[in-house]
Amino acid sequence: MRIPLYLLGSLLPAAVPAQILMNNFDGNNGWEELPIVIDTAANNLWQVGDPDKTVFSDAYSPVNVIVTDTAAPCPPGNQSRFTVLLPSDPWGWWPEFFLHFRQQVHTDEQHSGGYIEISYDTGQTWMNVFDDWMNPPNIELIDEVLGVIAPDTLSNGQLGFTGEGPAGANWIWSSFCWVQTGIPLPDTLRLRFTFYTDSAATPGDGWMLDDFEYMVYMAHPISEFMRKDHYFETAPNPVTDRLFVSYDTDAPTTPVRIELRDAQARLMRVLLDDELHAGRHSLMIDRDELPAQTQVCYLHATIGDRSCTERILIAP
Ligand SMILES: [Ca+2]
Ligand SMILES: [Ca+2]
Repeated sequence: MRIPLYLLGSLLPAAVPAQILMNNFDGNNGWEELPIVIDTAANNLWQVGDPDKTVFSDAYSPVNVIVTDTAAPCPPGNQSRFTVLLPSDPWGWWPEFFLHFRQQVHTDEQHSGGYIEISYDTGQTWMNVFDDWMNPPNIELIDEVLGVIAPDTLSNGQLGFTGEGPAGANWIWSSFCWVQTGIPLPDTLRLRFTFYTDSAATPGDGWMLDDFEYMVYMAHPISEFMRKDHYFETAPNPVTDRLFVSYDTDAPTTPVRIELRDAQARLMRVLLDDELHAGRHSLMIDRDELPAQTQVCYLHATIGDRSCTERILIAP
């Protein structure tokens, strides 16, 4: 059973789980829903539903996605948009925040494709995320067949996603990770997804996305996320102000128990004892919660059938 966040908060007053917002378009996010707003222009192709197209037939998480029309091919001369609203209030002390999702692209090379822009001023002005000089994100695109891929330039000059994979279209793990730099940011960052076809574009299935997840974190996570031997990480070590702990789970539900132990390995506190859904999870522990009289303690984690112990040094 998963413990509701408010209950977890009352049991473990200072071990703060990372905030996560999700949107898998299936109504069973398990977390607060990440707001996604589809533009209301008459020719807007974006729909949420079960894809039933030539190449796009299945969602990443069944059964729904957001897609440029669930059934019809994408016509030339189109521009369709939706916007993802990223609230800034969950960030707190976390040094980094990131959005990741899965996408498939089936478009006419350069003549059509998708690109993403960010707005730091509630939608007055927009910048392509690949050209973001305000707060350049760390971007990783990992094609499930090709591995790491790079963006491509569309015929309108925007850097984005175009063409198709060797099997027609592949799921691409796509991550955008921003570092908190201290520059003032609005309450909500906006990420605008634009699907574009020029007048010469051959119709394709277009652009399909699923499983948006927005969370705070301690480091650019994605390369580590793909490495299963890094399923449990702690940083910084030695601890000065706060210790960040993150780990991943693969199964639909995985029992997770994380214990704080003293220098003699005696149990001090249970930080987490829960069943968690698949994904990346995090905890933050204040320096004050770690033992005051010692400079060494241990975090012992049991995650499904894996377990590990991390030696934590506490800065004097
Ligand atoms: Ca389908
Ligand atoms: Ca889905």
